[in-house]
Amino acid sequence: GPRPRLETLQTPPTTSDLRAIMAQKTSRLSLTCSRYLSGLSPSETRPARVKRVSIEGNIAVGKSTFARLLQSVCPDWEVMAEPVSKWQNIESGTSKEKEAASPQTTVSNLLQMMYEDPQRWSYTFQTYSCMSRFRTQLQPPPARMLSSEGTPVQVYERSVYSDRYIFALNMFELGCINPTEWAIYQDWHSLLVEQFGHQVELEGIIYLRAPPQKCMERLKLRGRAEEKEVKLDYLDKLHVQHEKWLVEKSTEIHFEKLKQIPVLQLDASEEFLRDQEVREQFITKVKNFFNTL
Ligand code: UDP
Ligand code: DCM
Ligand code: MG
Repeated sequence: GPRPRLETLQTPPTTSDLRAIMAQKTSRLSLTCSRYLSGLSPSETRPARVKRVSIEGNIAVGKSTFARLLQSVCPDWEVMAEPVSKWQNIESGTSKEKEAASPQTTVSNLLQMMYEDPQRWSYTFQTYSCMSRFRTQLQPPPARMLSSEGTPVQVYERSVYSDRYIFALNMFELGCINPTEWAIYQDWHSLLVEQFGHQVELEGIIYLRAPPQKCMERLKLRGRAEEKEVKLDYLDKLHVQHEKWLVEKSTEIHFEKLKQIPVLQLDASEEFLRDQEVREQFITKVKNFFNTL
């Protein structure tokens, strides 16, 4: 028969109307709950049907731009930007002191310190950037993703893996992180990844790939003050690290799941910000990729 709805009843509801309405609401609620519960991963901390993907690529290749594009395409995708502004504004004091809103809170720019004196500050920078990234990757997906009908995907700008296998490794190879610091970094990084397990695993990687020269152009275009002394040679080195990790697969990786992770490569030297055709091609590739994960 017709389904009664409280909002559309003309006369006061009868007991049987109310029973039917309650039954509908209950079954909808239990559907939502079972959808949530059936999706929980073995560690029961994260719903397995939410996929997680990171966007990797050289400095200024266009990750943030691409992330904003993805966010605008599909409400089932949630994009987490890289917390660069946190690295540019390190506040002094514990969180309790901050709550008291002390007006003398000093702020330092760790990104600037790292570029000005890499020998002194690289280890500190890599510690902090990776810590803030763990914090981001550990956040549970928002409730709306759990009840979505499609394929919910959390997209991160970079990951705890590029922190280690691109940046920290590169700084070690350049001698800006010394062997003792490198040993300590790797020790705590492995500990955290192993302890957090499923919570920090990714199902896929999108690699935005472009010649370092193109990244240099975009870096100048963006004009982030801290990066004005960045040289092409440095971008070359980071490019090679990305290639070794994601294309040649010659970087030594310490986590089994990461070794087999699917990688979608996109030619980011194309103008995807302004060229609609390129943009649509990219989106189609991303959708297909997400469907295979
Ligand atoms: N950019 C561009 N065309 C593109 C992609 C990016 O001109 O197709 C520009 C963008 O507007 C910005 C600069 O490149 O000024 C760096 O982009 P973004 O900050 O997204 O790079 P990220 O460092 O996050 O990879
Ligand atoms: N960065 C770094 N080490 C990391 C992560 C980032 O040195 N582990 C630096 C590179 C860039 C900035 O932080 O200067 C991140 O910006 P982008 O999004 O432009 O790559
Ligand atoms: Mg960015």
